[in-house]
Amino acid sequence: MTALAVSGCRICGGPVTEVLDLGRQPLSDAFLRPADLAGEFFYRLALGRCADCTMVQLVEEVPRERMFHHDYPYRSSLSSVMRAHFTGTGRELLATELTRPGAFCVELGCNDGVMLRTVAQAGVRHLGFEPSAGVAELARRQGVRVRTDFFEEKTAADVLVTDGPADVIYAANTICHLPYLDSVLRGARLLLAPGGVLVFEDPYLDDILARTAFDQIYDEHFYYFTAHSVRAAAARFGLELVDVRRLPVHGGEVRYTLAHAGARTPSPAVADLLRQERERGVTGVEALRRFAADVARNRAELVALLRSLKEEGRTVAAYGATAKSATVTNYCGLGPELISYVCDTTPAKQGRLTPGAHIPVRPPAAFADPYPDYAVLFAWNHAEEIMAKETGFRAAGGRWIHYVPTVRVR
Ligand code: JHZ
Ligand code: SAH
Ligand code: ZN
Repeated sequence: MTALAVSGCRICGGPVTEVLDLGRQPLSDAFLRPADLAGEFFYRLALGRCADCTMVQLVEEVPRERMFHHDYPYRSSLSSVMRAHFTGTGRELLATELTRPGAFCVELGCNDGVMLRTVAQAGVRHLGFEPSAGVAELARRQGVRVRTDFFEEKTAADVLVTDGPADVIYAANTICHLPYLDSVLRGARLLLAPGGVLVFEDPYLDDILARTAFDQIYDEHFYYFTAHSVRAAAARFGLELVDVRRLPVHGGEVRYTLAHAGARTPSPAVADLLRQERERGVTGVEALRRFAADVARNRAELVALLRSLKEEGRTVAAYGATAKSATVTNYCGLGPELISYVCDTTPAKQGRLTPGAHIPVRPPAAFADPYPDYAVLFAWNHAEEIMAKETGFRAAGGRWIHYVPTVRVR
């Protein structure tokens, strides 16, 4: 199973113009044991834009079984901010879309049950799709009903037979992971009840560009959505964009609501965001070219900073072995000689090496033992939560290194 070069837009078949090449990259969540080093998998990470439907997407596709399997390490519940976000989301769905007796909620990518446990605790019918068996098992322990499988047209059809139509299909940080979005949208259209909604939230292209957040680009993130590109994709499959809401999580996301075409009146927020995107030029190729120039500048500054700290004999570590950081370390060529180790709360990452760059991952307790002089904040999207619990680092004279939106020491 090697990576597949995509020959045209995965949604409409239109011509895809490459705008940013981030080079040879490993799988962002493949944390290695020493024995795994020899067989490490690589692909070419590059971003393209469809000239016809404006969808921004990767130009190579990694086979899904390579990314999402029993050993997939990411656990949604490890951030208290994200736990609160998803508990709030569950409550909101219960209060708005899941009020009828017998209502049915399907989640794609339910991970460890961070959202669905709220729905399960309310006694509402639900089903999580989660192909990564390890995290799926954690969801079951939360009382969540899970099918260890990929959602797509075929598995959606099974659920329609066994459980009937869904009032809500919800997905956070999952729809943008699915290159076969055509099959997913056909499945959603089939499974949704006539008045039902597909609600999904993913990193927003405008926030990525505005923050030079190039580390949002990695194997798992195949699509980089805007209201324009989502509306165009939905329309191809008989669905309509009826609501949008910007979210502060993960560095800036948008929650999109799709319904069967004509079933609901779009909220004014849709026209508003479409207008903002036109005014800001988010959907054009020029914005992506400017972004590519910003990314190259951030790399040069980050590499120069880390090299000079090394020359001065400073100790440098990192915080948060994020999937995003694989792009940073491999694109910038940062290995253990520049970043000695990275601390992370995820049990399945600890004691392993980061993909491609092979930086050792240690538990957070190792951070203070002793504190490094500098720490690169890889989990910049969780900055507030991490700063609040690592106040001792600053107090001991430690300094944080940020690289989003610009490279700076604080
Ligand atoms: P975090 C993953 O991306 C992969 P990542 C995926 N593709 C995606 O889209 C998002 O999640 C949703 C650690 N940590 O959330 C835990 C601490 O050590 O930025 C995580 O390993 N201490 C599905 O990996 C990492 O940092 C802390 O206090 O880029 C954060 O990963 C906190 C809060 C986190 O997602
Ligand atoms: N919703 C959680 C988890 C996001 S991680 C959150 O926002 O934190 C993305 C999840 O999608 C992974 O757990 C992965 O195993 C799962 N996934 C990948 N392909 C999928 C598919 N086709 N259907 C359902 N889940 C899928
Ligand atoms: Zn297209």
